[in-house]
Amino acid sequence: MTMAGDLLDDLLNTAGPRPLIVIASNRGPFKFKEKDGELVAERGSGGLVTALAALAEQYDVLWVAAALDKADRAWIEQTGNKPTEVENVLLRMVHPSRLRYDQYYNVIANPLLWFIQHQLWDIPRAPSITRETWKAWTNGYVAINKLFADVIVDSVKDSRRPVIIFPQDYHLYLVPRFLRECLGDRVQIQPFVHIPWPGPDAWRILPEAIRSDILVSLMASDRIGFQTLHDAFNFVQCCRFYVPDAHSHGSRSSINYKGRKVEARAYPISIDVDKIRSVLEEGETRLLKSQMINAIGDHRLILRVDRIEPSKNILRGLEAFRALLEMYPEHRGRVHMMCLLVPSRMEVTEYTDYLREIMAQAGMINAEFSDQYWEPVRILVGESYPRALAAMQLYDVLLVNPIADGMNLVAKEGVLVNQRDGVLVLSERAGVFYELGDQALVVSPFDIYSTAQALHQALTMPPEERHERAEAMRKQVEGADVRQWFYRQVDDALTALNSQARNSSTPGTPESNMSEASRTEAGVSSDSTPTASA
Ligand code: GDG
Repeated sequence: MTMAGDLLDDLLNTAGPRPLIVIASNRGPFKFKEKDGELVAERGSGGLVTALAALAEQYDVLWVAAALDKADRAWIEQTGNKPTEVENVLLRMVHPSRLRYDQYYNVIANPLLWFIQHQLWDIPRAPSITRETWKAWTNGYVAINKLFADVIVDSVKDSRRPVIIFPQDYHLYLVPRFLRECLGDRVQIQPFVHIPWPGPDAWRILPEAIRSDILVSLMASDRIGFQTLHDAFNFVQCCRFYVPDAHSHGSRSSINYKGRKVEARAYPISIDVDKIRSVLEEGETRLLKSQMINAIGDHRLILRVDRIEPSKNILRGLEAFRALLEMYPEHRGRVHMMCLLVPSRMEVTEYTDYLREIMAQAGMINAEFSDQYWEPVRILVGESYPRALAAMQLYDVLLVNPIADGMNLVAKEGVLVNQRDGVLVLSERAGVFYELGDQALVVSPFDIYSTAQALHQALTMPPEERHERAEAMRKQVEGADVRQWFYRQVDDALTALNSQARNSSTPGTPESNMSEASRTEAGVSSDSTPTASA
């Protein structure tokens, strides 16, 4: 870890075409641990970090994230909260009070927005929007989004380079508007939404004022990235439906609002193919794999790997396995279901209750069907990415049946590393369905009966067909690595900066709303025009 100083000046203020990429996300890319009085950085876990780990290889990156624990706060103290280099990335944190953070994260973002976007509500009972919710909105969500924007503005306001800002996910929907108010049109603002964007009806749950704050803020972006075209279209529909002056003029992928045309684009996220292959070669993964081979014996393996999260639909997955054993008794004694479950949000009652129900259901299946030689369900709770990758190499069937999922990286990792021509049983409501649906056995996440039939079809599929499907899915994943996911977004922002510069330097073209001063400031001029390959 080195202090900012000259490096920071170089990176933030260099004039010229090399863009500065700013990523803003609730959780940062590192976890700090104290070791011998020193703070040591470890790469964090989760879909977002997995996906973004590759980008610092090619671009200068400033990452702004919230301080989440004591070690993060110690890091802020140690660095004076200046952007500081950690493993090739400049890191800077926002430091909200505990109360505000709790309101933003545990009242608004996770229960309310996550539940709306995955449509998890038990509508007759929840949610109730109370005075506390409103307070949490204003003092938590709005305030912390503003804090993020302030820190970004402070970091880039003197930059003379093109600046592209990528706020990540549902925690930061209000950042685009705050940024635009402070930085004008000299920066490209391009949020990415990792989770599903449902159609207008789902958003009715939110009070009108909150709903339109979110939509109007997102429309201050230049373009918004979604996992699928379906999500992008739903966003356009929501703006048309709920914001009186927003018009799509018949487009499914853009919306005009207050003189700005905002694109809604699909950038399906993917995985770091090389990195995953290198983890497969590590000693720990190999050891775990050989232990698993022994444990599985000559049984067939149905695998699932998920965070303990109601949207992943783990309970119905178990019910489908139970239905399989009932409907097709020939699989009894011959097949194992292994669930690798990663603890998540364990401080929230809904999540601990959900884990309890999973354990109870697995116990009931084992009580009903096991014999002295065979235990049908095995649940392993804990965090181990090498163990997940070890198991993914060995499955005969991978069950990915979420109620709703932005993408689902497990499906992509599974088809990449599996060595048994395993079959993917896939929910039609996961974003990955649009890429792998042709070769997977597709199910409705609510249809336990059909999921049991699909599991049976997968277990009895002729080897040639399994091989063909597995090969096709593997090629699809290999051909769309996470680097492409990120570079496509950067390229689109650079192309827009380019054409903004061209328009404003061509005589006779309408005045761009980017001033000469701000263009020079952003490093965009006719002789230092950024290009997509910069
Ligand atoms: C959100 C969206 C979207 C598995 N076990 C462990 C572990 N994993 C890895 C998996 C996979 C990642 O964690 C989980 O990614 P998912 O995409 O499946 O799900 P979410 O966490 O819900 O991610 C999702 C994603 O963002 C990216 O945009 O695809 O739709 O919900 O890579 O293999 N990681 C660690 N320990 C484990 O035990 N560290």
